[in-house]
Amino acid sequence: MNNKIIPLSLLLCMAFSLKVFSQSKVINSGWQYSQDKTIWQTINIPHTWNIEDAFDDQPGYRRGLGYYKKQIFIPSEESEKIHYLKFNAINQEATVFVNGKKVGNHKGGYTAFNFDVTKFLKYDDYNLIEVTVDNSHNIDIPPLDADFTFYGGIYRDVELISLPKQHFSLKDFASDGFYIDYPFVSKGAAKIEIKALIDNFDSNEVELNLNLDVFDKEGNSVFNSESSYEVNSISTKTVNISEIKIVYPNLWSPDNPYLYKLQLTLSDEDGIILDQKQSNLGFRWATVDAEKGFFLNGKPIKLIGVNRHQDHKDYGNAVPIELQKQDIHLIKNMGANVIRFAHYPHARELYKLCDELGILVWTEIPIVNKVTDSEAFFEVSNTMQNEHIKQYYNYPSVVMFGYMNEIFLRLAFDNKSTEKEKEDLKITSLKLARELEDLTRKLAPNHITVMAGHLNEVYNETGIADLPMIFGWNLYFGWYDAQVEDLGKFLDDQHQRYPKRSLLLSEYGPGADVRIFTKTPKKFDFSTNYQAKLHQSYYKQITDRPFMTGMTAWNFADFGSEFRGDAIPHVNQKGLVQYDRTPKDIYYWYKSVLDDSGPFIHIATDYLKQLTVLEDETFPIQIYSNSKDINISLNGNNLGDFKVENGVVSIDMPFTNGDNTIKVSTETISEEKRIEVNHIKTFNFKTFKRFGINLGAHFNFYEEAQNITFVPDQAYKKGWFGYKNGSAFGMTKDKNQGLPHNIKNTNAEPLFQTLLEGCDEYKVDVPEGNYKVTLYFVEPQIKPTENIYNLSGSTSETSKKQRIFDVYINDTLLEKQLNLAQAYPEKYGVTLQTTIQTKKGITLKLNAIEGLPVISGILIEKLD
Ligand code: GCB
Repeated sequence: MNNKIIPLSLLLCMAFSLKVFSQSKVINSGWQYSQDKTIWQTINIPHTWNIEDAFDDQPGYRRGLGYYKKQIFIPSEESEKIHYLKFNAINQEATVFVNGKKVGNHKGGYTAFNFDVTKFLKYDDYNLIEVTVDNSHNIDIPPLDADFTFYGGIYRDVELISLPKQHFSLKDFASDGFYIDYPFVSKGAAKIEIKALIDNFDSNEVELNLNLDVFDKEGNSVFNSESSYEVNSISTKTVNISEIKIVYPNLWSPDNPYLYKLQLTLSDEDGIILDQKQSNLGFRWATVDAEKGFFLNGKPIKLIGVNRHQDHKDYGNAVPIELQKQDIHLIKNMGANVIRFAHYPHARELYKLCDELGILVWTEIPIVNKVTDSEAFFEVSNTMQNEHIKQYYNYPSVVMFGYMNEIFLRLAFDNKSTEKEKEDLKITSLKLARELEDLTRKLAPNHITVMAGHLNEVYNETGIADLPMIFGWNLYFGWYDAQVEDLGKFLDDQHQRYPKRSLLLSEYGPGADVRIFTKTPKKFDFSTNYQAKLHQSYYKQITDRPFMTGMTAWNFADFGSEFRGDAIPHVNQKGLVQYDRTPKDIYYWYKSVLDDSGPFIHIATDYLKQLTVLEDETFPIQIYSNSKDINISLNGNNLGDFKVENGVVSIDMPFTNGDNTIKVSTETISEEKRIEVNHIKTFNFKTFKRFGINLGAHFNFYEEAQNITFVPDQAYKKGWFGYKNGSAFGMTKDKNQGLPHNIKNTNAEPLFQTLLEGCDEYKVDVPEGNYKVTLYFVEPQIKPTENIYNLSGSTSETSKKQRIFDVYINDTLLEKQLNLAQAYPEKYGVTLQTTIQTKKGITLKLNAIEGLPVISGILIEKLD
């Protein structure tokens, strides 16, 4: 062993100047894909067959078989080598054939696997690779059920790896064949241990040299060693190297993501390099304390960050890696120090980036909502956790390994099973949890084990919450449950009852649509204002509690969940950024409290499009900054100095009609935003031409297609507008039960989704003139099986639910016997349009013939 200083670049040069050893070729281009083996199309990987049908009007998406094939030429020079096909992820079951022969099968959609295909290959010839992929529901493969779309396909890289007969093993659950442990790290010194698996495919015993090099960030060698080993014929040798000591290591942390590099070089007796591996090394140690929270390198650190799903608008899960990497940069720029890669392992490149950027990682396998009591399910789960830990072991950013999410969710909502069946399922879940916890601790002794549960006592009663080293609560107070303020009370109670348990808030957050904004944010209104309110309050409640290790918001980005009908159908909208990764305002709020790398201001007005302010009112605006104080002016008028608390200043902005400029300054920087406002004081239609009302709603809705904001509804006020009677449908309820979802032929769901029900008179006191009037309707309770086009069953339900009403405008009949359930086969967004001439005002009458009339919106346009 010696400590000669050889720069990394020089060593790499030396390595490459020798004969080429192992080689990995990415073979993503030019595959053939078919769903039935008759019509083939040429595609590239990453690929999924569910990009469109997971977002269309039809319920469900294709879960079934997909066939892939590709020819690869292998030259005769390669005939002495060992060849592996490596699939970095296929969702969810794959059977691989080479030249017509079955090579193997793999279950599980989020981890890598490989097959030694050497004996199946022909040299100096084309070889046919075929992969049959299946994403149908399979009770033996987790996840069985979850709130995200299980896109089918080969969606991560495929590699052909060709190696000399001696190499670092690829047979240990498709890992890299070596594992780095950090048995001891301190400021003064750190020790690492390497376990490497070396395969010898030769029928002779061989003598091999293993060189180990550690380089610092600048590429200087800080440690090297050389050892030789005899490796028996056709065998795998496990080599342990434990004498690696670094003095005064530069410690890795989110503030200082200092990385060393490890290089392992395998060579034969003549010094010919056979195989070489590299990895990041980051010296850090992480511990948890149930009272004091999370510690990194002996210092307390509140973990604050996000959960991430891997899919992206227009790509499904087949997202180019460079696009995915942008997520990690966005997360870092927000100031987050932790990511929970939910609910499955994501692409390995991203973990490497977390090493480089300094983000701590929670990674987990997708055992979500329920388990199957079968040997096969247990086996697949165990294999998956083996693959997961072994493939993701060497990233210094990974500090937490998990294996289950909300495992009792389905049980809690199950009203079909008997008590006995439920008890049995609890026992099965607990048994699997124990197995996986033990396995994780055994395989990853220097990591922290984690699991997440939902709001239910069952996690305490069964004792499952005491298995992992950190228990994560997924809590939706103020959304699915109770109120925003109840979070802290719940956590205090848990902490008091289970003082030895370390807790993390592993999920929280409301749905938010950037087209919805309001002065009066309410639970389940999908407004960005409610999103701000909830996140700001949660952050305070968590940072006020030292025992909480941290919080990870649900979710970094909006994501695909086919069965959902939120304000955007098939998308879970709890993201801090949109599905295409455009930040919502809340993203910038997090930046204001988390990122102190430089002065920062964000005026949260980007999404207030065509903002309409009525009468003498103002509109509330939030300004985010990491400064202590800011100065605000509007249109050149100084509104004063404001104290920034919890990253935010909320101000009722006295906007004037037309263009407004908000300017915010701190001592060092300033930021300006222009915003166009319709400040409507009376209905004179001089400064505006169109007036839209979102009936039955307390929120504004910006409709992009018409570039107009529909204002909230109100009770009638003389000289103004509003309903004489009736009440809001759906939104008055605590939950959004009853709100119509997935409305066809429109992108203006939030306009249609909220309705005024039982109103027979609505007035808008416009002045004399000619107007175009558009009325918006949807039948909220229609179901595809309850309409006249239903050929399979009775229509009696339809006649019960239907409502029939006549529509009059200023006593002129616009539509007789409007019967939405009868006239439209499904939930259609329907508009009626007319032009009228009025001397004074518009009065809309909905005269009920059967049931209560409904209406969703009114748009009035002044004609010249
Ligand atoms: C949860 C789940 C997550 C869901 C989320 C939600 O608790 O763990 O998978 O997407 O709630 O949005 O309902």
